[in-house]
Amino acid sequence: MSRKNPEYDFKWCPGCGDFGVRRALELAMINRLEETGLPMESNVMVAGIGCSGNLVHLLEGPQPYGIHGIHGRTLPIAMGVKMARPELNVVIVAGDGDFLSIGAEHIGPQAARNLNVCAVIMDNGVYGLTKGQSSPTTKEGTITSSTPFGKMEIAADPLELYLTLGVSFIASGFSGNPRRLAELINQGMNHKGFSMVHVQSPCVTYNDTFQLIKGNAKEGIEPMIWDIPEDHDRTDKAAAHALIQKRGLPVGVIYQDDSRLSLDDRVQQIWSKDRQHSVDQLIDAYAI
Ligand SMILES: Cc1ncc(C[n+]2csc(CCOP(=O)(O)OP(=O)(O)O)c2C)c(N)n1
Ligand code: SF4
Ligand SMILES: [Mg+2]
Repeated sequence: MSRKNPEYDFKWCPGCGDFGVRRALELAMINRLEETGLPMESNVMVAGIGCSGNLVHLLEGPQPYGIHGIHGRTLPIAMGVKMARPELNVVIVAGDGDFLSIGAEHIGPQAARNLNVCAVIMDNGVYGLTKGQSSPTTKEGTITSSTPFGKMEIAADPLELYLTLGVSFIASGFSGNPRRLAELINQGMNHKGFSMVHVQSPCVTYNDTFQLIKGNAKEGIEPMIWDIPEDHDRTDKAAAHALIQKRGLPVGVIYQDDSRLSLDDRVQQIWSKDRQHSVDQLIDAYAI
């Protein structure tokens, strides 16, 4: 895809948080095209399966290339694209169910390799597309269609998970503020390595957390959301860990390590040193 498919008729529910993430991605893409002078076709979006993954079909205006693959496998697909065409900017769009449940096993290996892609995760604490089952980020005890007696597992802590697994750029955002989110996505795209932009993007139909996140003075609900202070040292892993422990919803860049080589740079280095082999030599190498 680099043209919008007029026959794809998926629609988000009115008020879905994913509208704000879509706007943020559109803004981030516009910024990127201005910054780099490259065409929209220099970008590829790899989507997970879920309401969130449908974002790849719903972008307004010029379209990047898009791959709507299979459930939980955005990272292997993104790795394939990046290895074949390292010059492309690869962005993943997926949900908490897709990325942190069936897809969770891929995060550690790609963090260790420092795959140079930017993953934007829309976390609504539920499987929205399949009508409201619990996901890894659903709170313990919550009653859903798949947990009629309350969820038995504690909720995953995605930011802590990314930090522990060695992701080299971690940002946290909210779909209710697309401009701020776009800035975080741009920073993630510009980072040379694996970047995670984890977004709270409420599902108004099955788990509406908008009021909890933004707060409501009349109802006496304190906002969960807070801005990461400017003096936070994003290069300090212990400071990043301490910041995540403060709970609530921090907005900003939590951690960034620019000292590591990205996987595509490492592969380029190896290729540049390797001598050319003929087809016969390559086949002979397998002969016992
Ligand atoms: C292999 C496989 N297992 C299960 C499904 C069913 N399925 C489709 S989307 C989904 C979960 C989506 O949740 P999430 O990623 O949080 O996306 P949301 O709809 O909440 O944005 C599941 C279980 C599937 N499509 N493929
Ligand atoms: S079910 Fe939830 S996540 Fe899916 S479109 Fe509706 S509000 Fe959005
Ligand atoms: Mg979800």
